[in-house]
Amino acid sequence: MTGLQSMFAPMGPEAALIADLAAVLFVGAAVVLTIVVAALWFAMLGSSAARRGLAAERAVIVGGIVFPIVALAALLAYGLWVMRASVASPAASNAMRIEVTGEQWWWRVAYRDGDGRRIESANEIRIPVGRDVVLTLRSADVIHSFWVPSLAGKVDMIPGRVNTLKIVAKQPGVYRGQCAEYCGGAHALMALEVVALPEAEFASWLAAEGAQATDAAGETERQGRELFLAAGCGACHAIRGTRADGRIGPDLTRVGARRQIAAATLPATRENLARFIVDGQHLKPGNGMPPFRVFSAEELSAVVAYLASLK
Ligand code: HEC
Ligand SMILES: [Cu+2]
Repeated sequence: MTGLQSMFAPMGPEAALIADLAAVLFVGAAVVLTIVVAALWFAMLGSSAARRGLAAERAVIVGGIVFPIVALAALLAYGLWVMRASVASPAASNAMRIEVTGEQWWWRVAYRDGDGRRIESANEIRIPVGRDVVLTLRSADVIHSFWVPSLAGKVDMIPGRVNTLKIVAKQPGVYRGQCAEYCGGAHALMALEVVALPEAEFASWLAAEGAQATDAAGETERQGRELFLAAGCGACHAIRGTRADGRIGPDLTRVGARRQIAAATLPATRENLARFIVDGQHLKPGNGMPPFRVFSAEELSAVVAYLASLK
């Protein structure tokens, strides 16, 4: 059931613990409700012996004090154990670390390569299957919440704090997530995808991701690159290997290899790239990028051809 954004379809051990917790709580609550309704029924309509039994001191002590204390204490202990299991322990040193920062309204993602060099990307988190991954979660502005229900519970991203979350994907696949804390206008359009790849495939992907941007292949792409730089896109976007080094918006060095754009709300087709540049405020109202209507149709398709070639 990969691709399904549901805590009922757990695809990793952390999410499985939470699904079990939900099942235990649901069944437990159903049992307690049944007992209470039965007691109520006997209290109103039962024989006088049953009613006397229910009103006895012992019934009140057992049913009203002992049972709730035991049941709630057991649930608390179980809940704390589930929470602890999902918290990243600092000892897990072979875990891979990925930094994720919530921004209004997208996700900045940064990997470290073998030499500790930072590799930036956005809105798509690639991880190796079966490996512990520790996400360090930050916010650049307001409170966001990182939630990929098939992999783990949600963890808030709080300004000035660093939270961590451990995830493991059992199988290759795409796991969708969504910001789970209202963070302003485009909150509902702040999604992300976790793409779990087999270890070898992940390693070669990361090596490619860390390289400089691919050179503009043809005349159209070259023209697109010049237009991109001349229009001032580089004030907000970085494309490594060019003079575009903006930090306000997503890094575009590999934007052509992404599955989606605009925080997993639009498939990364050429058509959507063009629409987002011209009319992004219509597609994602309030987002941090102003509309660019300075390009002729031909120029726009050159810019898009250049972006699409960045793989
Ligand atoms: C004022 C800063 C700013 C400028 C200038 C700017 N952008 Fe953006 N851009 C952003 C922000 C912020 C986002 C993230 C929007 C979101 O998803 O919420 C973005 C998103 C994008 C995306 C989608 C990236 C992704 O992975 O989701 C593309 C493509 C893009 N911009 C291209 C351009 C182009 C081309 C130009 C120049 C014509 C440009 N941008 C100029 C701020 C800017
Ligand atoms: Cu949000």
